[in-house]
Amino acid sequence: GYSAFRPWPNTTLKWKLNNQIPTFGREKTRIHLQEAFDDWARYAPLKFREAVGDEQAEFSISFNEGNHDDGFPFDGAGGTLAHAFFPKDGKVHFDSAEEWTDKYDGFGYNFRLVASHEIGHALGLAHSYDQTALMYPFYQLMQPKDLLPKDDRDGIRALY
Ligand code: TQI
Ligand code: CA
Ligand code: ZN
Ligand code: ZN
Repeated sequence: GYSAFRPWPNTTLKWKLNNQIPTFGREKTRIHLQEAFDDWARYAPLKFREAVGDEQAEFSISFNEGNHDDGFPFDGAGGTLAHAFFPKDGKVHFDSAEEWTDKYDGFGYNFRLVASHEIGHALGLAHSYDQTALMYPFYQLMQPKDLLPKDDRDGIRALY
């Protein structure tokens, strides 16, 4: 839809994965990241793809540990899981000390869900007071088939 101000003006946005963690290999990480971007792309005029070669990417994604030179050090297992910055920064960082998982069984933190939440921030969404929302600021397991909740759909449509 029409919006006077798209936080990211371009329709096609690229992402780049800078590193990976041994417990959660590169290929799986890439697949889950693309899924997390597509969670949003389904409900707004946005397309996401992985940057190829040394192509410029709007979103720079990495796993980091402890102090990593952006003023927001990670804190080991628990506490902060990940962070992202509002447009047009594009950095999305995951705490490599967390127990990341791609299962939905309640053990560890589901990478796809946390990535979708962080991408929401990187696209310009703040937290929601709606307890069913992905942008609600408390970790809760949801099934990928239920993504995105209505509040988040409304949010992304309002921005783009
Ligand atoms: N990281 C916070 C978050 O992403 C960092 C943060 C706080 C933030 N306020 C912000 C980022 C405002 C952008 C704008 O919310 S976190 C969750 C949830 C975190 C928390 O590690 O606490 C998720 C990361 F929602 F479960 F609490 C991902 Cl999904
Ligand atoms: Ca942590
Ligand atoms: Zn960081
Ligand atoms: Zn958040």
